[in-house]
Amino acid sequence: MPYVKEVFDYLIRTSPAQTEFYQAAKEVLESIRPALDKYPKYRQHKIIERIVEPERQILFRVNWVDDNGVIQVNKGFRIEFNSALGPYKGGLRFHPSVNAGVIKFLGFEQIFKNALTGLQIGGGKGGSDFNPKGKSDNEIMRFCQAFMSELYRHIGPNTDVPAGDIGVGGREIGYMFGMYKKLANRYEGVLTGKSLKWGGSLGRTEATGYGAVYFAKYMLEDRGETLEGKRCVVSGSGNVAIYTIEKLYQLGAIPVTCSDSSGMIYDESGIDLELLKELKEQKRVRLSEYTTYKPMAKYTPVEEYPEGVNAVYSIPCFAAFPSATQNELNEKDAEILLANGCICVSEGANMPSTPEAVDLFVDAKICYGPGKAANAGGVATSQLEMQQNASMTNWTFEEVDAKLAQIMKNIYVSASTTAAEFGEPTNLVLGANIAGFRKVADAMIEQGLV
Ligand code: NDP
Ligand code: 2IT
Repeated sequence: MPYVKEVFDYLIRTSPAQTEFYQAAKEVLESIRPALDKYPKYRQHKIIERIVEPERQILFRVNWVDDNGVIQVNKGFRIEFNSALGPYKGGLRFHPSVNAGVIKFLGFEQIFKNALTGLQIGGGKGGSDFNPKGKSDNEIMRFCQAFMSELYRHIGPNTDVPAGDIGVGGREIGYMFGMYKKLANRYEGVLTGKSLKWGGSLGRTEATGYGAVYFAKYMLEDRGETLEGKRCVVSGSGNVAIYTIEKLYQLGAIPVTCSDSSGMIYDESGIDLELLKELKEQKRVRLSEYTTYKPMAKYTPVEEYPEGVNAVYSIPCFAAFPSATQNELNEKDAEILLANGCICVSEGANMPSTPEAVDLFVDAKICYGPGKAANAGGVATSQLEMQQNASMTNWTFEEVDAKLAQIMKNIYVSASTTAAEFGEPTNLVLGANIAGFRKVADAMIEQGLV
């Protein structure tokens, strides 16, 4: 379709070197074609041209002093992508691979993800190329304060509400909240993922991982399947991976792997969740330490992965939960998963599967939950935190968890009924993209050309 191609070519020409953003945009633009054909109003209002362009991009310098007294300079980003459905909402990522293209891809995905939750939140994302690995607690604090000393003027509880992502968890949110409060002189719900002691919501820490497993459960239920007694593989060993593993156990499944950027653990009898939490949440050490306590488990460093594959996906499984980072699961990994009988992939991470891998999953008609649907439980629960902050109340864990499960069910139903409406009932990529797009596009039209 020339129209979609024209917009895509325009993007490449005007936003050079943003590979991950092109990848995210291409998937969405291609899969919403049937909706563009069905509803001419979207073309008349130039929704496509407008939606791929962030409303505002904030790029800033972050200087701070390390423990040796040396000045360090990093890049800071906050991309306020789309506010048709509510205040900009999305995480902050601290990782050396962060650049404008990575933040734009994440912000773009966030628009549709947030729309799918059915809650009033727009799409945004931010972060820095700061590398938290090996930094002291004081260095983390100084960096977070320096980062917030610029960001604070752009955000607010009704404007833009950041949260965590890779490299940003409860500790970093605490330091950033403290600096915001000092500079703005306001104690308000400007960040989510806060500590339970001062404004956080029960269940937010667990939400993304739990949500990705709920999503898998609902996909499988429709096919008369359950996770009970099934072997599952999980990648990553951060927030999303840990609580994916926890919920898998609660549903009677057996998660046998986890990983980090240095290697992977295969524990045939099931990952020791308490040990994993202790290593990653308390001691903050590398995953390779796992075998010190569990010598029967197998650690494979990335250098020993077979050429061109992520060894996590070579372990035979019923369901896979990619929960580390973008493009961690390629075509070859997808072929191996399918050949080994995997029938469910639920993405806790953002865009973990390459486009070729996605095509294989969709063509094979397995239960494939794309990230913007399957990992939306995190941001949805962030919005539940905003609701509690705004009404100065606190809900119980059970209340939050029940709302999360219902939201994940609604997202599944919305994506699958939309997929069916457009004639491809098992294609949740198409279903999620069109369902999210329609909500945002209609709001943009109704709010006029702003
Ligand atoms: P964490 O920082 O807690 O953990 C990230 C994990 O992924 C670590 O095990 C890390 O290993 C691994 N990882 C990161 N980058 C790479 C890489 N380039 N190659 C291999 N492994 C890597 O982050 P989260 O668990 O919060 O986030 C994981 C994914 O989930 C991301 O895609 C994020 O965008 C997404 N997500 C997170 C949400 C949240 O609420 N936190 C919500 C929705 C999606 P190492 O320590 O070696 O870097
Ligand atoms: O990718 C994501 O959805 C997140 N990192 C969570 C965002 C949020 O605002 O909770």
